[in-house]
Amino acid sequence: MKLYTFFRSSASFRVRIAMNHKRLKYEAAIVSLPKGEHLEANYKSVNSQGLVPALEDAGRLLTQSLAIIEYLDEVHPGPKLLPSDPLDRAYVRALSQIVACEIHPLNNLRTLKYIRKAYKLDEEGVNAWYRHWIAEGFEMVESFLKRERKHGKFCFRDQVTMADCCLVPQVFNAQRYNCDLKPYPAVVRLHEECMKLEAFIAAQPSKQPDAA
Ligand SMILES: N[C@@H](CCC(=O)N[C@@H](CS)C(=O)NCC(=O)O)C(=O)O
Repeated sequence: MKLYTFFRSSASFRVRIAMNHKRLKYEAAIVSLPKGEHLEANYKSVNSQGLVPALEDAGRLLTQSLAIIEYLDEVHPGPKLLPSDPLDRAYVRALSQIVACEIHPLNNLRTLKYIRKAYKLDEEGVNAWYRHWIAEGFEMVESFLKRERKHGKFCFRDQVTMADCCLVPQVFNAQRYNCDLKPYPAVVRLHEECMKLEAFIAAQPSKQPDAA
């Protein structure tokens, strides 16, 4: 399999964790976001959305990290990233989507570029925007965890799931922007537990071939 990825891309990071956890080998095809390679014709012929990640599996191209993770979980062997019970699956998908749909799009590269230019924001203005959406989103995660009471060592009991694949990269991003994580003790504890595992350690940005 070939994974189109960028070391700092948190959506790519989700898929790298999932593949490592399921012990699936892949070749990394680096797409540099700062160089704008994701918007070049070459890459657009792979993913017309101009976003990373994308995955090539036996000549088929897949996009959107959550769809990729669910596909891998359905067709490839290895530990399951989605629970078998429909209610538990809905819980894991809900947690994953709080990160992927409620936080990430608001803090994505093209969103930050747009607000910087259209509203003439300086670096501090952009950072304040970033931290605001992290705080709102992590508050959602934290209260959801407390209400559902399904987390254990990981987001879903003691089983690594797609929710952990989503949460950990978002915590990395939050740390990069110096967000205050003290109000989210469950998020921090789950992150620390995941980061003891080789699948997560090997998937982190600093371990990628394109890390600066
Ligand atoms: N919902 C997509 C998000 C993909 C995405 O936005 N990737 C970012 C990097 S994390 C990207 O390619 N950004 C380019 C841009 O915003 O111009 C997914 O889950 O795969």
